[in-house]
Parts: sequence; structure tokens; C-alpha cells
Amino acid sequence: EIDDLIDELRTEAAADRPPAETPDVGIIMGSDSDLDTMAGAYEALSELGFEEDTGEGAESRFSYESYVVSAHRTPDLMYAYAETARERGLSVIIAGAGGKSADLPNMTASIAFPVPVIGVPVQEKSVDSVIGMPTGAPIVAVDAGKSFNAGLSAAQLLASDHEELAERLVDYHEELESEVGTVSRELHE
Ligand code: RP5
Repeated sequence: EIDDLIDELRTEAAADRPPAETPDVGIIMGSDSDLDTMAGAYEALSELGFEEDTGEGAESRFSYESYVVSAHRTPDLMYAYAETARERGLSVIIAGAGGKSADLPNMTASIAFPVPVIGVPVQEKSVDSVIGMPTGAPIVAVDAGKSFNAGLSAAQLLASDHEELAERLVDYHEELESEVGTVSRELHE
């Protein structure tokens, strides 16, 4: 089954698909046990109007896909996913992993370069493993468990090319401000 998925990724990479019909963001994680922690990334992207593309395409202009890809259990899949990312049309990858050897985000960042990778350390003890990259091999990262911020950052990266997305982010920020303002007023009263 892993081999079929690898073939599928390579076939998609070879096909000349229009950018509007390919997922913009790829969300990958080392294990399905990471799903609860990674859910924030889906939440943030959904809030900004991204739709999940499960392989059938998406109606919304912006979409994301997600896979469980393990650096240690399925290294060939990790390699194929990262290597084909750019040709498949992904603009940014969010990669989460836990444990002390959280290698998926940093290995993916090296192989997928120049596609930016936002690493999410699933636990506190995974932070050093995710962010510890040598000079010349960058990764962007959020703090442990902050997958919602990873989703927002992915949208920010895309927003430089898509004004409508920039506007949605500005609206999101204004809402955030007004929520804090309301709480602040309530405390004062
Ligand atoms: C990591 O090992 C995964 O990202 C996960 O956070 C951790 C434990 O995986 P499971 O044993 O729960 O599958 O590679």
C-alpha cells in the first residue's frame, strides 16, 4: 500500500496540473497518535477557508492534504513525499512529530527544499530535534504542540501571492483583537 502511495505521488508530480487544482498545503505527521496535537493546523486552515483535499479535488480555491508519514517506519514514503512536493504543487508543508527523535520535519525540510517546512514538535522533548538544523538547511518551527500557529503561518506564507488570503488573515487578526478587547473591558467592569 505504501508503494502504491509512492507511485501515486510520483505520477502526480509528473502530471501538469493547474495550480488551482492542487493542494497548497501538505500536513504530515509521524504517527496517527499525533493527530490530536496536529488538529490545530486543520482548524486554523479551515477557519481561513481552506478545504481538505482527500484526493478528489476541492471546491475552495485553497486546500490542504494530510498524510501519516514516518521518518523511521516509512522512510521511502517520506523521501517520495518531500522530493515530489514542489512538482506536485505544494507551497508549504506542515510536519509534526513527537518523541526525542522527531526527524520527520527536519528530514522533510532538507529533501523538500526550497519548499518551506513548518515543523511542529508534538511534545516538549521533541523541540530540539525539530529545530536543530545546520546552517544552510533551514526549517521554520512553532513551539511544542502549537499546530494552530503552524496553520496560520502556512497561510501567511501563501498570502504574499494571494491578496484574498492576506485579507482573510487581516480579518482574523481583527477578530482576535476585538475578542481580547471584550475580555479586557469585562475585567475592567
Ligand atoms: C514519532 O513517535 C511520532 O511522531 C509520534 O509522536 C511518536 C510515537 O509514535 P507512536 O508509537 O504513538 O506511533 O515518530
